[in-house]
Amino acid sequence: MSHHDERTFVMAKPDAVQRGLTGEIVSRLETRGLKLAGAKFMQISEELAHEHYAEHEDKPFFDDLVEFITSGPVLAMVWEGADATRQVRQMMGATDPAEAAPGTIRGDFGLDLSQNIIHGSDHEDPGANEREIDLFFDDEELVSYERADEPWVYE
Ligand code: RTP
Ligand code: MG
Repeated sequence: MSHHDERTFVMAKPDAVQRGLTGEIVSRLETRGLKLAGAKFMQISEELAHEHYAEHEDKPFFDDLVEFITSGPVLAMVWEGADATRQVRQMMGATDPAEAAPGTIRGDFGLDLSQNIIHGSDHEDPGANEREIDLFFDDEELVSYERADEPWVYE
């Protein structure tokens, strides 16, 4: 990991798994030049859902959010790269797919505010990426390696 690289937490939500879009999501991030550092196909428990979305505990949509995110398996991932958290958020697009630009993951595949395909750590919430990575992954589940195309073209 070079000095300006960071890791961020990303998740293909249950709707992405159900609709066969996990490969598409991995492919987009990989092709963009981000590097996969960890991945886990898993079912989120109610307890983990509450911890992960704790910031939304008091919101009216919280119960629906927990129900949706625990409704089926997800692909939890850690991606690494320069400014990775912000890069992923840009590739995701706006929270509401109706507002998300074409070419973004939510803009191309999202159905509605709940079934919006992908989660990425909030780049405006300092430390959110590391907090979420720690919540979902043990240190030994994350790996460091060089891709054949490093150093990146944009460096
Ligand atoms: P996420 O955390 O899932 O990556 O989404 P986000 O940062 O773009 O949006 P956030 O504000 O963190 O909201 C988390 C999820 O809650 C649902 N939501 N529903 N009914 C509503 O007004 C509402 N607002 C948010 C969305 O599914 C959003 O992804
Ligand atoms: Mg969020």
